[in-house]
Amino acid sequence: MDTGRIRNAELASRVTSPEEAAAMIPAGANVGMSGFTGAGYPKVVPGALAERIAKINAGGGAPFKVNVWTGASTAPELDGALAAADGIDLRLPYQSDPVTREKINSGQMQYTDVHLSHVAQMAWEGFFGDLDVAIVEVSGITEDGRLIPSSSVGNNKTWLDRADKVILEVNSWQSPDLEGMHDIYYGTALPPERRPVPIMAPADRIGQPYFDVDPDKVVAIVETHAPDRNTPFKEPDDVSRAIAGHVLDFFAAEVRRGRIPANLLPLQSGVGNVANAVLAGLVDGPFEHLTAYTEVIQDGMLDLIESGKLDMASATAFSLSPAAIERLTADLEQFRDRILLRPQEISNHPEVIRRLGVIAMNGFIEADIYGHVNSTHLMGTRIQNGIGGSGDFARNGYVSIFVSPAVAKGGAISSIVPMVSHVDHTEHDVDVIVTEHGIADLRGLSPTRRARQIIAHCAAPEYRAALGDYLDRALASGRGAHTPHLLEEALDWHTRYLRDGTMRLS
Ligand code: 0RQ
Repeated sequence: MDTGRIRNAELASRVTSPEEAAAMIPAGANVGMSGFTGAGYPKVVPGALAERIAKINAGGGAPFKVNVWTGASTAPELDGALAAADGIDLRLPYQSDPVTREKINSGQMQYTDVHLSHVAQMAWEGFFGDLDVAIVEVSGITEDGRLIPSSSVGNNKTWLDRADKVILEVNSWQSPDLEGMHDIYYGTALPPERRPVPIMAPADRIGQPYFDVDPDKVVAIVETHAPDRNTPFKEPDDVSRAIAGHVLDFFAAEVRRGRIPANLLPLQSGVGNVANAVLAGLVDGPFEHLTAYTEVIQDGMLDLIESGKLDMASATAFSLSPAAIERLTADLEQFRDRILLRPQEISNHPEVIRRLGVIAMNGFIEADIYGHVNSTHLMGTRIQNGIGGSGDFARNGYVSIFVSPAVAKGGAISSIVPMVSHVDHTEHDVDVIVTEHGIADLRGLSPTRRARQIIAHCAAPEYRAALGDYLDRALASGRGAHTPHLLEEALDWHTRYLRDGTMRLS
């Protein structure tokens, strides 16, 4: 297959098959792969590696496994295939693949869940070990041997710099017009040499559109023509529309009080259907000239750009439905100056997020009456996805908003509980909680006042009395009135669900 995407003659001579490329990866290797929220991941070499692993492991002997480092979640062709072959010893960071999730929760795979902005620096600091191989999807190679990134940037710069060997997948399915949309910053360093990241506005370009790679390290190039994992979004339902409505009212009130400008502050929006519904709400909302400093560009962001409401979005990856991908590629010119993809250590950089005053909006699994948020674990032990970038934005933004339906499993689970079964974001990093029932603005409130707000405005009506009763009895216990708890019953709601299949009392 000659797609004309490899414009450098020397590198063009290294084109090989996925099987030959996979054969270059030794057992036990640390492998850094591209990929972020189902975009820009290698499509064929991981599958060939999984097949090789399955064959070797079927023959008995020492199990063949590798350690997989990525940008964030990938797709069945990468995580799914390698997990199904029991080919991964340790996986990091964020992932959302069902097979991988099962292997982690059954103890067959180790998982290190790291803030997405920390991954590159931790790799440079050597905490994960040496990087043996990088497998990176690109959309092309220039005449002078530089790499044109594809639909995500993630940690690719770091993998290309750190790996001993580089395997490239050149994917001609990716639009050639992506060239020029990326901003790869080469100015990062470790303390004490670290310097300010000079981004003053989401649109600021501080780097170059290409990755540099040492051509001597490129051991194989595989050509592909395969789509990203594009999952359609659900049409917003009543619950997500209600949540979006509360968030928009909150924005309007912030503007009215003169706290933020009429075009708001740069938006960050997490993944998922509720987050997408909030963006959809903004399309019909009163705010103009919005900007985004976020991780992923999902359908709602494209809608906002097309509607003329969003001037500019900076992110590290796309996460689009098939229909939105079509719209993007058909009219990339329209989006070219309005979308910028950066390495995730910059899209999620605490310094920049703090400077810009990002409005952070992320989903939660459960929150407790004092505002601690669990984003990652079901019933305290089973990992769902991972912390992703939620901590980068929640800790550092202007305001940190967490959104979720008030109940799960048809009402058997209350998302507001006396004490969370796992903590990702502490009360100190959670400013606003929103469910379909309302919004609790926790800023400036003491713990017991936060609890009254969360119970009254966010909890599902059927759980409010029990939560209020817990708080009253904890206060009356005389054990301490600042953050009152009845430790012997704080996790009863969870144990009741595990025992009876419901958190309801009767
Ligand atoms: O399980 O599918 O078996 O029914 O948890 O719940 O409602 O589908 O959640 O897709 O909106 O994601 C927090 C996970 C929400 C996501 C989380 C059960 C529920 C269902 C999933 P079933 P939903 P969503 C930038 C930001 C962390 C990373 C992040 C997430 C399943 O937003 O991963 O924010 N966030 N990154 O039934 C037990 C509860 C439950 C519960 C729901 N209280 N107890 N189970 N469920 N609530 C993007 C990146 O960083 C890449």
